[in-house]
Amino acid sequence: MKVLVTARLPEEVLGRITRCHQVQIHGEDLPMKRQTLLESVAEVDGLLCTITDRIDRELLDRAPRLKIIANNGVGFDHIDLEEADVRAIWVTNTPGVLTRATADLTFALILASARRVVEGDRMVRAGGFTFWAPLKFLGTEVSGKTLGIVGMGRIGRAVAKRAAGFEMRVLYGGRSRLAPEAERELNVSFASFDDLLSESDFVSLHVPLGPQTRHLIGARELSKMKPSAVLINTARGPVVDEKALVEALRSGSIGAAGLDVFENEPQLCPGLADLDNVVLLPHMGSATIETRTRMAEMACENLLAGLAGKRPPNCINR
Ligand code: 8YV
Repeated sequence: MKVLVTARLPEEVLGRITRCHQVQIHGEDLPMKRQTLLESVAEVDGLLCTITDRIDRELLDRAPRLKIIANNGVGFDHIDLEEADVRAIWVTNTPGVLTRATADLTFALILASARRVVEGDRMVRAGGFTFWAPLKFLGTEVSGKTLGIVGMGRIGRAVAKRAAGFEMRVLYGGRSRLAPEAERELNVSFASFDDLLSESDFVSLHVPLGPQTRHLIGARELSKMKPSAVLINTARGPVVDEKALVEALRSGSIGAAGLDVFENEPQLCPGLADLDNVVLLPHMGSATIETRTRMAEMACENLLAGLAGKRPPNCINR
């Protein structure tokens, strides 16, 4: 069958697909151009894609033979699931394997933002470390503080486990409440959204992007946070109203932010990069060799199952 793989993946993984199917690979690191993508799907039976490919009705209309869309990632807000359902196309993702890596990076951002790690690095490189003084480069302590986790799914829970090592008090909010045993085991307390915002020293976002979570954090929510609070986003950029965030960081209405994702990725909201109290990363939550390899393997297994007419292991269609 014909397969389109829209990004470079580990050779061993690609080999498993090329052994049994006719594969077109977009072998560059730059994402596929929209027009090229639209033209390349005309005859494909299987598509292995990433977050940079918009899989919408226009694309699906051009891919009449498509049987499976295997996404190389867990979030699938770039795929029109309803349109795929209508056409009986399997859609799959890669849950679980990136939980630890993303939770680790969340903590990297918490620590970097609170302790001004990137600012310090920039100063040393620029030759600015000319003396030590007791009141220079003071950040805010992480240990013992309150962490508010918005969205207690797999990644939110993994972040809570790491917070225990820092002896943090953990509040959480979101659509659903954990069972009492799970709350006890993780040592977390359910809070209303507004209480979480006003009581937390760190607010970390772990919700998927959808109509209910777009701009979940806007001017109103930022104004509820402590002036010293740090906002962390390793979920999806549009969960935060970036313009309102720049304003809050500029005016001191919150203390700092650590962002791995952006509202209009890869573009940055004007003013964001001029601020010292923000750490900016290029959407690298799952970017470890181990995790990215496992994600590619999973996407490949899903793809091969779908092409063989079997329900893929990580199918997200209704
Ligand atoms: C991926 C992510 O790197 O899995 C996700 O949802 O955001 C990242 O871990 C990205 O989606 C690759 O397609």
